[in-house]
Amino acid sequence: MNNQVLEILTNHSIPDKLKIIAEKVMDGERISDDDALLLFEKASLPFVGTLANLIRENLHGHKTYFNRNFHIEPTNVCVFSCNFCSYSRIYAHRDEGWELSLQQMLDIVHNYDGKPVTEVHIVGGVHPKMNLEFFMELLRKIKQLRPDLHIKGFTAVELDYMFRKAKVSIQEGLKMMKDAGLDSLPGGGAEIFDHNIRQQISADKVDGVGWLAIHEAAHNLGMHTNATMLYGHIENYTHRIDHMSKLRTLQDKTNGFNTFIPLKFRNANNDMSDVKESTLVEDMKMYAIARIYLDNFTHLKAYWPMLGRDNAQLSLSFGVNDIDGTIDDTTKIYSMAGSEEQTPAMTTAQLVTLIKQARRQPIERGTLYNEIRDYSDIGLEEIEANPLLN
Ligand code: V47
Ligand code: SF4
Repeated sequence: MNNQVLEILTNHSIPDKLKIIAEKVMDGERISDDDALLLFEKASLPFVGTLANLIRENLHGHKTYFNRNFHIEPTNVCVFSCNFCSYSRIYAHRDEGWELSLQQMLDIVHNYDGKPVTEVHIVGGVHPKMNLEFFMELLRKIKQLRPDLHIKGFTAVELDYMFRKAKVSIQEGLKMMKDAGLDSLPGGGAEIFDHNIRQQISADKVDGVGWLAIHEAAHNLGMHTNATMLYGHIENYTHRIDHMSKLRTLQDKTNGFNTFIPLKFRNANNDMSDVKESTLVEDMKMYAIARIYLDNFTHLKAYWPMLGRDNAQLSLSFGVNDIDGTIDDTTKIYSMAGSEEQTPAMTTAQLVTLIKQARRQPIERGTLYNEIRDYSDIGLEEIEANPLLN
């Protein structure tokens, strides 16, 4: 038995109820919603951290994944007005925002000609004039330019709006997007599924049931998707557990989720600026409990532009085994919400260093977690000198 876990089980100051949860985790048993609530309310950070790390190392050893990707944000004009969003502009104020043309987006793709990126992540506001046809054309054109590039794009919120406007069913719409070149869906738009809380923070967009239905339909078409949860605002622990429970249930059914990404609420420049941000201890507990609770999710991702580089590095000791990618974002989705990252981009050398400093093993992955390269024994000078590596 792992020494740290043995210490937990023999430590007299730890309540028996928590020790029973630790035993479940060690036996590979699923924890209940009540167990998760007890962890949130009563367990210390070292307690949940030890269990999460045990699970993480059983699943992945020291392997820590990143990918080489870039983002396209077609627009920040949005028909919705989520209270936590610092990024969007309503259509009437579109002169304050941006609306990229097809050609401008293809130019972004062209910037990566000859560069070994493996993924483009497309995400943006819900623009009333950018419709299904427009985005299918974009997908087809990107695939013509870079057939090797995995296109992970469009949240369930964007898709729901597009499909309703085009009067196609979820299944038809997804099939059309897939045929045009869409490979997988990112996890955005999930926010928090609880109806009452969702009504207070993002009342007018697709609800939790609709979000889950789109992801289930994508899984049934053989597409993988991610799942996020926006935490640390007006929700409580029960709402977080309810959210993760719905994801765990769908994952049991389809096994289509790649990774879970808790997103820390940032409070700058939005209508929820009076809500305090969660503390670092809360953030690390969130990752650890997600790792313990979501036993059917293989991967847990810390999204470094939102969390910050140092904290993303720390999360690698609290269950996280993936820190997203190079990103290379030229727009302002994260800095506008208060992230320290103004134009988030990390080179491969920086990502590898960050992972090695945490005494973990850096592995470049494709979107679907196929391993591309192990950087354990590749020196920084070699990475920096080789354009194929950096
Ligand atoms: O759904 C918006 C979040 C999400 C704020 O799947 C905010 O690999 C914190 O989902 N504070 C979009 N978060 C981004 C997203 C994502 C990002 C990276 C990787 C993947 C993936 C998905 O951003 C939104 C919302 O939950 N968000 N405003 C804010 N103030
Ligand atoms: Fe629009 Fe997304 Fe911002 Fe909500 S979070 S207002 S859907 S861009």
